[in-house]
Amino acid sequence: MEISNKVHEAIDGFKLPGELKECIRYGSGHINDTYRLTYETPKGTKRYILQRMSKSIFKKPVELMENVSGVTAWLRKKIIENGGDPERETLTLVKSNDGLPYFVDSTGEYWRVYLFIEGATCYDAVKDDNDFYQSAVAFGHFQRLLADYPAETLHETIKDFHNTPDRLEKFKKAVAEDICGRAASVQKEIDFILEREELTHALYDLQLDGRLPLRVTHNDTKLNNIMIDDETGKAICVIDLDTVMPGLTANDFGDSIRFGASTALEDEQDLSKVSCDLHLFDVYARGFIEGCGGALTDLEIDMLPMGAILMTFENGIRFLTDHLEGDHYFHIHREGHNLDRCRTQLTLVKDMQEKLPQMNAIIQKYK
Ligand code: ADP
Ligand code: GN1
Ligand code: MG
Repeated sequence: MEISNKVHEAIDGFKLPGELKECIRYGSGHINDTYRLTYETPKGTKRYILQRMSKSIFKKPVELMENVSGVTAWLRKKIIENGGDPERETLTLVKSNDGLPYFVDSTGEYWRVYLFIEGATCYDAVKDDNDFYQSAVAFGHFQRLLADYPAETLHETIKDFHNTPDRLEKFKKAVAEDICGRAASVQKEIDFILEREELTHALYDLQLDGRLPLRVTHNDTKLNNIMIDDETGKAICVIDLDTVMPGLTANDFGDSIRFGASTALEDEQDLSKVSCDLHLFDVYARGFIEGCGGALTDLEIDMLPMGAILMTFENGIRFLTDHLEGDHYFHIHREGHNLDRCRTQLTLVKDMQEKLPQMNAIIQKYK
């Protein structure tokens, strides 16, 4: 078992019982460095998730961890009241040797440990309708459980996270600066985005003038941020709570659609395989509206399809921005990875724009 000194130092920062048997890189998240730790203890095997939080993305890790501690404590209480199992139905933080929910290593990097949720899986693609439906109910329900959370105590972990017009401005700056000399090779994608500048305002302006309410939302609702029980097929736990902040319901709905209702993976290179599956859209819409439990306004429901288009467009803009800036934000695993991701998103945007009337009709069924 080869473990770097940094990872060793972090592991030693948490007094985990038993003997460390394995430490492996884990999961397919784009942001944090995630490891799975396996310990042998007198009571049997015990596993944990160890994560180094991205320092460049999360500038205020202590505030971030205040959010995560607050939200998980809140969910834990509600789960217990409902007779559920809090160690499987929400994330459980393990305290460091200093009694804190994180550990700071000698180079100033922040680490945290969660109990590993056993007997459940995070999927990168929908394997059957029921899983997707269950994830929709769970993400909707998550929002409902946090509906009365004191939003004023939440820190904004990433400023302007879903401010789509601001994402476009940052993109334009990246095109103008072109620090890697890549802009000329992606002119088609740049044009596609600039032609749709107006779209970036579709939800943001409704929020600004108070017609769409801010709620406590997850803001990163892709399928691999939810754990599905291996036996029951139920979505048991919403994970990746780094971006829980006040936001728009349509964005939470939309991010799930862009990732889960796509007929291909986010980084598929054969674009002929990429489209938005309206049947999966229907399945998710039914589950999400049900999971939100009648809390949504008419306009919020009407705007759900626009959320799908916008979150896809925003991710396309972000992936291309990162490609132009030299891939410093999202983890990449091959050259041009962010460009591949951008292309799937823009293909989906075009397809979704054509399918908007059908998406609207589906949503109206569940109003
Ligand atoms: P990122 O921000 O990089 O996406 P995540 O918090 O989503 O990081 O974690 C990355 C992956 O690690 C998840 O997609 C999931 O597969 C796995 N994971 C995270 N937390 C747990 C947990 N408590 N139990 C089991 N697996 C987990
Ligand atoms: C990142 O952390 P992860 O991999 O679950 C990103 C999301 C993007 C997503 C694209 C904090 O999500 O905003 O939509 O990649 N998270 C952050 O797959 O930027
Ligand atoms: Mg994640």
